[in-house]
Amino acid sequence: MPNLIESLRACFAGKLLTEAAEMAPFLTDWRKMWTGAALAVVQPDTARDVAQVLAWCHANSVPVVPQGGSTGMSGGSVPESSRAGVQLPILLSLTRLNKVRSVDPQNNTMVVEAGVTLQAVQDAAREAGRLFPLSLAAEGTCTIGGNLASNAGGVQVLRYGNARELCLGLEVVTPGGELWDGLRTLRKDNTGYDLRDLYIGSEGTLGVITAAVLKLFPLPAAQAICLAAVPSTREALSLLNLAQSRVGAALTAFEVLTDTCMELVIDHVPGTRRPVTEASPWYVLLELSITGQPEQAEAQAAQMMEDLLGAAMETGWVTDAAISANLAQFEALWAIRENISESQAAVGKTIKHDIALPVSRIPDFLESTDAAIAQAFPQVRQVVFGHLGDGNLHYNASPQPGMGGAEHAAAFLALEGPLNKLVHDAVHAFGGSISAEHGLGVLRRDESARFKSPLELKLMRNIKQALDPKGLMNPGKLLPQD
Ligand code: FAD
Ligand code: 2HG
Ligand code: ZN
Repeated sequence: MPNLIESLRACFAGKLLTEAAEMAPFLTDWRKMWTGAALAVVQPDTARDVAQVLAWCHANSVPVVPQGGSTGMSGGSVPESSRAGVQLPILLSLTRLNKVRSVDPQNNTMVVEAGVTLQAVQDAAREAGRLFPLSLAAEGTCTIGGNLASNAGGVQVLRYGNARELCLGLEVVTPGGELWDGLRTLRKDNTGYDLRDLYIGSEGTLGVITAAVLKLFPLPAAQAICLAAVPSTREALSLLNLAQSRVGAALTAFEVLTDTCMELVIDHVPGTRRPVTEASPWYVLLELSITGQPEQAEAQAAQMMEDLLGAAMETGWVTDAAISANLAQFEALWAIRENISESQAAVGKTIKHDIALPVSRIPDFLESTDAAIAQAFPQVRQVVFGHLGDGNLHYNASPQPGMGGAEHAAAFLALEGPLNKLVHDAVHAFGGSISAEHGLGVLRRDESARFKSPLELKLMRNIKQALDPKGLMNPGKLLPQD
């Protein structure tokens, strides 16, 4: 091993960590579910450095685990634990590739390096008078490379699409250490197989994304948000359809949460209060965004929201609502939604299900699956929220109150297998997917094989074999084990 490290040092003069204490923060994921081992942590500064490191890995048959902000929910960004006879990988941290290379407001594009945080991407776009709409609670830490590698979703997919739909081109280092310049700033380009789309969502298993061309949009002139109390997802769905038919593209977010989520956030985040008088089983967070002249847009957005809620209240779909009247209230309403993951993590271990369903089938799915869980798993407290507008729910589980202590953790996590089976079988029966936006990583890698045909798995393995013949890229992730 010292020989390997010396050989790596000889070829890569940049930042290299080899001490256990220095490497430790890179080897455990955000959820603290997975901890692995690495030969070294390598922190390149440029795409050329990345190419040099990958060429060395290829020559020495050393695996590579790419990592951005390590906020991924499926354990893709950390190596597996060490096993006798298996070569330790290098952990390739991309966070020092942090330059915004260019912004072209007239073409509505920007070119950024993979390690730029999502928030810094949004800020750079805003400085140029444009919107980069990808938005999620980890945006201060996650990187655009990680967003693309995991095809992240977030809270604006309904209007703008997921990471894949926001990317026009990529720069990628192949497992052999070659640098592919696919940084095309074109909206139309039908020149053969779409390599960009292969790398997006490949979770670091095919190559390393070093830079990307992103799509920009006009900045909204005004926004309004409301938190609406609804009896169930049936009424939420009626509200969604009403909003879509009345305001069309002005509807930029349609999120849902249960009162359990609301209570978790109230308990965990000081200063949070329930924005409506009475607790309700479900709440919808609905955002409208308007372009145009700011003076008129403010009034127009407020009027649109009032009209929409008025109509929904008349039919009984909405029982109460709080509308933001200023920026502070706008941010406070969004903060409730964005703090759910952290608040859930604070009450013990979590079992996560990141499911996608045809939107119209969500109420029936919840009715039957909630009942089945209550009957088979009384130890479980359901924590359900998500992106209803996209048909994507975080159908999560926590221990019942008072059972979240470390002494109960093993017993709770032992439920994961049977609970996954119940939930994922139901998802499949309703025509859904077991990973809407968090990817497969190591968490859902093997489970995915239950729902993919042998042909689909064969085609996926063929792609892996063609692009990474030595199998060095992020081993043990995404593809089910044989
Ligand atoms: P990492 O976690 O570092 O990596 C994710 C995967 O991509 C790994 O497989 C890794 O190997 C690979 N990878 C990373 N960088 C590269 C690269 N440059 N080249 C090739 N492969 C690479 N996700 C959503 O979709 N929607 C949400 O609303 C959402 N909300 C979140 C809220 C919180 C509080 C947290 C903690 C996470 C949330 N996530 C959400 C999960 C996560 O997908 C995103 O945070 C983000 O996309 C991951 O980016 P990252 O830079 O942290 O990637
Ligand atoms: C969100 O939508 C994220 O907030 C995280 O995708 C979901 O914590 C989760 O399960
Ligand atoms: Zn989500």
